[in-house]
Amino acid sequence: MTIDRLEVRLLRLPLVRFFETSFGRSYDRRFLLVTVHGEGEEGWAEAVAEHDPYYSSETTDTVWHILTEFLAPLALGRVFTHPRDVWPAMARVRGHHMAKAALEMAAWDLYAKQQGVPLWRALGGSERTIASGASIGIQDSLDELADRVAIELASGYQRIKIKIKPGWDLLAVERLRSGFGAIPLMVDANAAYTLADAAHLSELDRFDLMMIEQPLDYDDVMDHAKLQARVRTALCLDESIVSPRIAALAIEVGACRVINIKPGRVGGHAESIRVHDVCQAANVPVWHGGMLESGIGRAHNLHLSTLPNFRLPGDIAASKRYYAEDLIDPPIDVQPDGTVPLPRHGPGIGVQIVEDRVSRATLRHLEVRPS
Ligand code: OSB
Ligand code: MG
Repeated sequence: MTIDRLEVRLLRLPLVRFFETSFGRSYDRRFLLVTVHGEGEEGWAEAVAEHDPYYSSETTDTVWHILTEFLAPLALGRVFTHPRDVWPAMARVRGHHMAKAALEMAAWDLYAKQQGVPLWRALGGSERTIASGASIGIQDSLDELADRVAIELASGYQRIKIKIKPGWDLLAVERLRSGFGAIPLMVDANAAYTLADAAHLSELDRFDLMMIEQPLDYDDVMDHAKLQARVRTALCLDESIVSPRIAALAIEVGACRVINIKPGRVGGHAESIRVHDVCQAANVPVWHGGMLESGIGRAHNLHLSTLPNFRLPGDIAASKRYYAEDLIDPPIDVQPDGTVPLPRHGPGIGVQIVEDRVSRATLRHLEVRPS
């Protein structure tokens, strides 16, 4: 496989409803799309970095910079026998996992299309539907939160995740337990607490949550281990798990009992598979996280989620929860049983990209060829 040229686009799509986490509220999503061209086929992927460096240090602008100035020259015109060789080819560039992931995942799509196989097969997964959960942001009131949860449960989602932060935690969970009973429920703090909050966080134990996601700092492992020793509820790490090595470390020191995999955060599909395998060997279940992706990123996530240790519902919900009009047609949708089928419009990621919608949402476009 050779990547002859690539395209980078910056897009903006309005969210159907604002999304609020402990680090802020967004009304739209800005993200990059990467297209790699080779031997008459094209591979697509989405860079999940946000406009602001609040979830992660990468932003749409840093991804643009690293991709066009440093990663493209390492990949363009080079012969790859397999997409797993793309990650090591970028090793000289430190960090910038979201930029690397976008290029690497586009290469996987290109490879699968050249081989004429669906992406799940190239990744080593199996053909199955994906259990889906809904991630619900911080709302203006508890009534509003209960209304949102009722809507998502009616759509069939297999678990509800709510965002929490100091001042929006115990009462929110209590409200949902009293209104909805023993539904599969979890919380995600996006690093909003410190170990000094351990006693407060242990009050969540009485609600039988599936897990508490990333309560402590984004780059912490050891305090999570100390916290896990003090709470009965399983901790799940998201932000902290940036590599297979950190995943192994987190498991070894008891920092979590569940891991959220986002390929953008760990550097692409090959690294995600390694994190998945580390967890599987340690009997730690994983689930697929979400970054409010368009259908292009969402399709990648679904294919990756067919690996066997993705044993818990993922944050891969229907397109219409996020965007009035997705970039793909048909959009991703959830079935009444709360599962999402794999897109199967041809090989690779299996989606039909609506070029006109892509161009209408595009703010900036660049084509990069070998120099
Ligand atoms: O922490 O999982 C997170 C969205 C943006 C940034 C971080 C996170 C999220 C979500 C949304 O929880 C999940 C989704 O795509 O539905
Ligand atoms: Mg999270």
